[in-house]
Amino acid sequence: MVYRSPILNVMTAAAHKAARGLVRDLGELEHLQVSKKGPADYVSKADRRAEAILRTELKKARPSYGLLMEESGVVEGSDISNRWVVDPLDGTTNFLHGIPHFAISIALERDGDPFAGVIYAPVHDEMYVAEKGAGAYLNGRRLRVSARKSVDEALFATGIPFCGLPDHDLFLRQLQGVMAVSAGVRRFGSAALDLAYVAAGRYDGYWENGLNPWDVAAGIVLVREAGGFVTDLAGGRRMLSGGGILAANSALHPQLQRLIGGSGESGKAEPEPA
Ligand code: 2AM
Ligand code: CA
Repeated sequence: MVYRSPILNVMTAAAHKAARGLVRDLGELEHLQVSKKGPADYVSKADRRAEAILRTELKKARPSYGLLMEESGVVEGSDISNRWVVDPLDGTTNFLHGIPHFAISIALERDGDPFAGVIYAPVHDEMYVAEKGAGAYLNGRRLRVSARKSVDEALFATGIPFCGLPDHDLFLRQLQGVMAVSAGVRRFGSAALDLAYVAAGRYDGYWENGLNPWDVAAGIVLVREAGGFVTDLAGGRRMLSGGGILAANSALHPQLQRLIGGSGESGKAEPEPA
């Protein structure tokens, strides 16, 4: 039976509602009916509109919860345990270029730990949901991380830093380690969907430097509930506070960590249990 809790219903309903606007805005963008200020300005308005819808819907459903949102930052709530962590448009650069690989990401953080996650890719109509202890699902189908154990058969995803971001040399060293021994490395441009794809067993692993809590909070629940390991790049728990992210099945996690130079199987730490 498909598991859907009241909290996941709130999250998926909000994601569907915000997604309608994003899809309409993408259509406008593709037909170049954008404002004179240019597509980047148009996209940031689309982003803010989606965020406003999510904020309204989530507040309406759970008035006491606080929020952490990419555009509006922290919105305090009276409930000190529960907070929504929201990225209204993850994959902004794809959206700007008319590439239909982007998603809405909503997490519920409970006592500082991601508790429930919803990632919705509207163009593909893929709704990923997960709640702690209840499994991960894609459009109602139970998800499981990949079972591959050998790096030479494994397909990894990552994010490439671009102008204005630090650590270009670090990334090139990491990539050199992975590309030399793996079946391939992909860079699709949405951290939320990269994690969802690990949960779905499409990617065997994923790493990225930096990132913000709203990029990864929902995806962390998905990967854990699909039986995978998620840590920061050093094998610790700082995924929501700038430590980068590394997600994979239990066999590949330490191998990927070693390849990108974060210690892993040759170093001290086994991945912390999900
Ligand atoms: P965004 O589309 O919401 O901006 C791609 O590697 C990932 O990096 C995306 O999830 C993207 O989220 C995120 N990203 C974009 N700009 C960033 C920045 N300045 N710092 C950290 N992450 C960023
Ligand atoms: Ca993002």
